Amino acid sequence: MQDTALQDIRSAETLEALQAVKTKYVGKSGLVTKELGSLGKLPPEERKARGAEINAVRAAIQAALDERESVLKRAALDARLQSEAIDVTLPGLPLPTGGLHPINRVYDDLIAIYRRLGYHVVEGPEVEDEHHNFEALNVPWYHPARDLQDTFWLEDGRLLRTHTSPMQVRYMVEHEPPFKIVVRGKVYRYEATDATHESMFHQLEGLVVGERVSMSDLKGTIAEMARGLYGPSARVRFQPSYYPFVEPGADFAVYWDNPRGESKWLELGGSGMVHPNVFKAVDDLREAAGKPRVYEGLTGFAFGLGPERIAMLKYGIPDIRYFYANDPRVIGQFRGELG
Ligand code: FA5
Repeated sequence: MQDTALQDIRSAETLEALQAVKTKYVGKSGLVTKELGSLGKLPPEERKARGAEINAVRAAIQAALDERESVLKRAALDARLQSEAIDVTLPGLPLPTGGLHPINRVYDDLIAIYRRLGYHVVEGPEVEDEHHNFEALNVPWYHPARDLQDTFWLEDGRLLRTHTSPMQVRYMVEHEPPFKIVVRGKVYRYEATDATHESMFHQLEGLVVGERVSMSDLKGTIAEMARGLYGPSARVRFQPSYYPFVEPGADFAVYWDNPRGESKWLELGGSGMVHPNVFKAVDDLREAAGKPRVYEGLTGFAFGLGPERIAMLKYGIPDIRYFYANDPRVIGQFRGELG
């Protein structure tokens, strides 16, 4: 009986089957239990030996049952874990994905255009000194742009740059011409905000210096940028304008041909030929740093524009303040796609 029982136990493939084997041998009316119950019918001198024998069989069967049970339980658990690990039909967990901010997308577009034209891309400090932000750019102390209302001043006398133009000066002090650069970065102005004016916004500055760089190079460059942004039929418009650091100076606009209607001239930024006073201020700084004067007598053009204006039209965002208000209803629309 012990042999058949052990055989039955070994061939039980499930916990249910094992339970049936257990009932068959050691259950209340199992075969081994019955044998024990029939001990009383034996003559007393045989009982002890027979009892010991049956108990040994019972113990062997019980041990085999226990062992088989733990094997089957472990196997059942493994099977469950494994099936969970490879269940490819379960829905995936959503992963939070970021996206590029609309301003960075516009920057990427613009910078791709200027890289094609051979420009280097540089950045500069947002905390500036008066000399780089104003003085060296030919903005005298009495110029309205120096007004307290336009500038965030720091307690140590420095300021938050009001435009990216101070990088013109920093770059020229460090590098010799000829070169073509664009500067990207944040700028700050202490002014009342409205739908098209923020106190923190961005600029893309361009500066090209060399021999015989001309106003028509500037116009051709802005036109090339417009075509890169809006296609081969894009049009640009220049209007005379005053910036202390250029002469002559011009504001430029790009005709924005909107497929959804309401096409219009988009006032993008200011530009002009680098003022001789800027070259002089740069050479003064170079000389003070023990570097040769190399700028006086050269020509160059510069421009500065606000990518927010482009992004507002491109993405149909009616108020510039939405870009920086951390409202997920606005910025969340740019989640997930990186182009
Ligand atoms: C300047 O800042 C000059 N540094 C640009 C320049 C560079 C002229 C080189 C000549 C040579 P302006 O203040 O106009 O110019 O600003 C340039 C552009 O920045 C504007 O055309 C506009 O697109 C954007 N801009 C100006 N103020 C704000 C503002 N508060 N909020 C958002 N965009 C602004």
